Parts: sequence; structure tokens; C-alpha cells
Amino acid sequence: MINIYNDILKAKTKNQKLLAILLDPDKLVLENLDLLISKINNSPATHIFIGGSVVTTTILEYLIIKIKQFSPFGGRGALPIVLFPGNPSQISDKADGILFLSLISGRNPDYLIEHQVNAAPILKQTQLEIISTGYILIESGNKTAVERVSKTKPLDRNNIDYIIQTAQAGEMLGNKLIYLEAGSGANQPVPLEVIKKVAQNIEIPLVVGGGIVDLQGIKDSYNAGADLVVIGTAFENDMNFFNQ
Ligand code: 1GP
Repeated sequence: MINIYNDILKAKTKNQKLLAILLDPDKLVLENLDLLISKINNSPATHIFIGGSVVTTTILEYLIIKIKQFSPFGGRGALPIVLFPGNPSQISDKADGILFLSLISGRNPDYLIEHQVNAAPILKQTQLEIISTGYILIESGNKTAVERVSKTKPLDRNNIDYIIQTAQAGEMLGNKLIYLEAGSGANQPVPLEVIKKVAQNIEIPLVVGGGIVDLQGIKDSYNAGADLVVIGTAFENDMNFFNQ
């Protein structure tokens, strides 16, 4: 039985860095699915995240089942599949876990608590491992889907003290992860200085994603203090991204 969060904590203790490939079911070409899964298998990914701000398709479950059919991959064992939902309609008990997100950078009650209240009875019916996550949107130079859909303002990327305060409040509220998000397809990723300062000021693992477009960006985020980096668009655009 996998325990996703314990494994993240163990990796943090050993300073082993983690990598999630984010799959947005709306953006996948079904004909390429087998190839995509084999590319993930041959990548350094440690997790698969599935979700998006607006997932309208019903292929979410199909996708999870397909990925699981291909497991275990190359002797590494199956990668944990973690839902990264934009709203409660993206819950499937076919996955292994869920980032139970609260958008703590924003002041929209729907994304702070309303969706979570609606999701609770659905989650109670599943075996999903629930990982409460303080989700912090950082200004990235363009208006990303998270900002548009959640109707919240990202935090000023230069106001590091306020970002630290927000992350600390998230930790004090009992979140198990802090996720610094620039937004999918962001023009600019989360500044390294922000990653560094937040990592220094919280104890729980730090996830970073949005706008990271090359391997150097991943490395720099790790060196700044990210425990887990999320790659979506760059892999979507180029399945050979990890073979650079
Ligand atoms: C988005 O952090 C993820 O929620 C990944 O972003 O698509 O820009 O890699 P990208």
C-alpha cells in the first residue's frame, strides 16, 4: 500500500528531489496515449498529477485506468497518481491520492472552503489519500487559468515577506504541503528567491510549479529549496522534454 505523503516526507529527509508530470485530460491527444505513458515511464518523474483548472472531458478516469494498465513501469513500480483538481467534479477513486487544495493566496471563499465542503462527502466514499495543500498563486507576468477561473489576484512576486507569511499561515492551519504556483503556462516561473525564502521558513515539503520550461529551471528550483517540481506544459509540448 503506497503512502504518498510519507514517501514525500522520507524523500525530503534524504534530500531526494521529486518530480511530478502534470497531465491535463483536456489537452491530451488520445491517439498518443500509449506513447505518452511510455515517455513518462522513461522520464525521471516520481509522481503523475492529473487535473486542470477546467477539465470538461470524461477521459479523466479512462486516463487513470490506462496509466495503471501500463504499471508497474520498467521495474520502478507504479508512479502514484495524484489528482490536482480545479473543482469537485474532477474526483475519481481510480487515482491514489488527491491534493486537497485551498487557494490561500486568494480571497474567494469558493476556492478557500466552498469547493472543499462540497468535495468532502464525495471524498468520504473513496479510498483516496487526502493531502491538504496550501496553494499559493504568485504573479507571473500573464493572467493564467488559475487566476481567471478562481477570480483571485496572485500575490505580488516582489513582496517576499507577504508570501512567506502566507505560506506560514498555511502551515499553521495544518496543511501538509505548500504549493507555490506561477500558473500553467506562466511567462515567468516562481522567482528563485521566493522559493528559497519560503523553503527556509516552513517545515513542510514545498511544491513548485508553473512556467518551468527547461531542465535548468527544474534544477534551479531544487537548488533554491523546492522538494517537488511540477512540469505540465513543457512536457505536453514536447514528449522528449526530459531527453534534452
Ligand atoms: C500548473 O504548476 C503546474 O498548475 C504546471 O505548470 O504547465 O507551466 O508546467 P506548467
